[in-house]
Amino acid sequence: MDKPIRSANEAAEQIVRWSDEQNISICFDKAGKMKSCPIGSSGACCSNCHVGPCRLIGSNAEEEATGVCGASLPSIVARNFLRKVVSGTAAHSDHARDMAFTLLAVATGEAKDFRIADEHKLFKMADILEINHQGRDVMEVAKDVATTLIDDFGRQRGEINYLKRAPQKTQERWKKWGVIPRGVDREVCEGMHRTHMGVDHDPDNLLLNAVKVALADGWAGSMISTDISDVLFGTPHPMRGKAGFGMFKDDEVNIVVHGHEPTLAEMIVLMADDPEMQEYARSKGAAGINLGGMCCTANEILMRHGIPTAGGFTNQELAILTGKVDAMTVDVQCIMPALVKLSERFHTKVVTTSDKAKFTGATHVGYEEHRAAEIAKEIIKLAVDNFPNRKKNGYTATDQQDLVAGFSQEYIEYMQGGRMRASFRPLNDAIQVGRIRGVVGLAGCDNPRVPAQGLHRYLAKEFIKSDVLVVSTGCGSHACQAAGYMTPEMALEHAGPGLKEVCEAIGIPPILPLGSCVDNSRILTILTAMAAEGGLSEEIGGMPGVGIAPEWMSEKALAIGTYFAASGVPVIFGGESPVGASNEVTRIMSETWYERFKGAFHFEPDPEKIFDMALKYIDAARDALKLKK
Ligand code: XCC
Ligand code: SF4
Repeated sequence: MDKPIRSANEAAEQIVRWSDEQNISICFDKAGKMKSCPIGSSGACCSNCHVGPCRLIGSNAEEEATGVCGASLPSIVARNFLRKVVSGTAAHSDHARDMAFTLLAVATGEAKDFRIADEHKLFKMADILEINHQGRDVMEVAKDVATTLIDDFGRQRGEINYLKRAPQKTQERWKKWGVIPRGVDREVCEGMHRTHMGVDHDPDNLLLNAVKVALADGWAGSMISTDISDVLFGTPHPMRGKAGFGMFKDDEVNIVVHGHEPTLAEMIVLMADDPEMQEYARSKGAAGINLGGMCCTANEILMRHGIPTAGGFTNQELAILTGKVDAMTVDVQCIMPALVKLSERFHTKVVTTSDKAKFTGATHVGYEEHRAAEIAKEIIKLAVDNFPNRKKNGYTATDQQDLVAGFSQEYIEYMQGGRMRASFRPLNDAIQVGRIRGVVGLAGCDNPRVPAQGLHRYLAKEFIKSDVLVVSTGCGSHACQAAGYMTPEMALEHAGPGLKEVCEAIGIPPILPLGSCVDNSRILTILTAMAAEGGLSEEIGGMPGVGIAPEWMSEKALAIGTYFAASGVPVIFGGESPVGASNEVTRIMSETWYERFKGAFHFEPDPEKIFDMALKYIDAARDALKLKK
């Protein structure tokens, strides 16, 4: 029997089919063989103590089933959810902590290979943090900004700094419901404590804690990562790029940088152009050094340097199957451990670079920020040395799509009014008069359990057809980029008449990639700026906007969904619901959160229903704001 389509990305699907022929097992056929555990996936299994694991099933489970300790189904479901949000927040925030310490090391001269690329943004951050920068040395300001933000992690009492960036009304809601996070680490620690055996058992209380932890992710961890990356490496502005496996070259050393933290990746980008490295590549018979990105690191270096992207989560093994990757460097998050074994069939060297993330069998080159350039060179040399070992036993892919990437809040404001009167007026106006019906954030992972990237493609196209502007992040961007959707021409061909007019007038594509997953924080600040501009809602809640992660898989995605919901954005995630076992938990996250925060968190596997639900939210918000239809 013919196998079903496993990736909606045609080029990826061809490689998947080739892997079948070669009898190489990758995530797609593993997902086919291993069905997800129905008890665990609906949240009804507790393994928080060794009396269990307890599984709560049966037709009256909601009311009657309990674990051995007496924990009810709703409390177990809520507890499991909170733990996932804690993990996701920890991941983004640990990344942010590294960024803050890098900024500090740059300011004190310990990380000599980096510089401040965007002083203007640094001063903007200083203003928000109430740090004087007038007439001061830039490095002194950077030091104060870094130490102030580092406080956000370890603070025991008080409030996270950036919360005050949110609209007043949004902040009031957080105060009212007691969800103002103090410090990232304190909230992560408390969340772990509360979910320990025998602590918090009230589902609403547990879920409010999830909100609190997640707000520490969105308004500290993720936002700090974004801001500092812009300061150190430059605030993105649009540039042309390419997506696809066709980026790998026969005659050049191909290096893929995969993972999340942009610091080492930036240095590899810089050092790849170094004459010494170029000469070294030639000495081994290569014509040059060719870089490509994967997952969120790809977004970071694509939007700042135009480095091509090889794709998102489900594409990582496929890159190795081309047999052309001489080295794949990885740091943290979303890296499949399967890469190491897979790479042994080819010649690819998988290079781990974070001491937090080692993979048995991989080559480890530990990254240190005070030797960044040296380490980047070491990695490039390792790839160059591996170039002559290519076996030519991979699949030759040729796909390449054009794209425009690199939209930031700063650039979107600029393009709407120029440097002197940068604003959100034109966008707000377009929404008010209905040329743009609303905005959808299409985010999150791609997933081998559905035709990978297919739900992103479907939704992106349907929304723009309905005059909904799409902003994308993370692997959602990769999905649209590989589909060739991220071009201005896309607006002409597929956007509805209103959106098309706006895109033509401002000169933007109808789908705007905003960066990596921590850059979802850009959506928070954009919504805040739109609220401040006037004419729409005065808080984030009530805007005609929806957040969607149709193929999510990571715990980080749940943290993101929760902070969006808590900030006032209705959120719809695809796939089976991880809280589906409990009606009460489902109701709290969809209804109670909506009453309290004007945001909600839904899970809906059917993409057509996701689309309808999103439009309903958008139209309801338009009605409430009395906007033109
Ligand atoms: Fe990971 Fe960030 Fe998901 Fe992609 S979208 S699979 S989390 S790389 Ni963030
Ligand atoms: Fe079972 Fe309670 Fe232990 Fe969970 S905490 S495993 S429900 S006994």
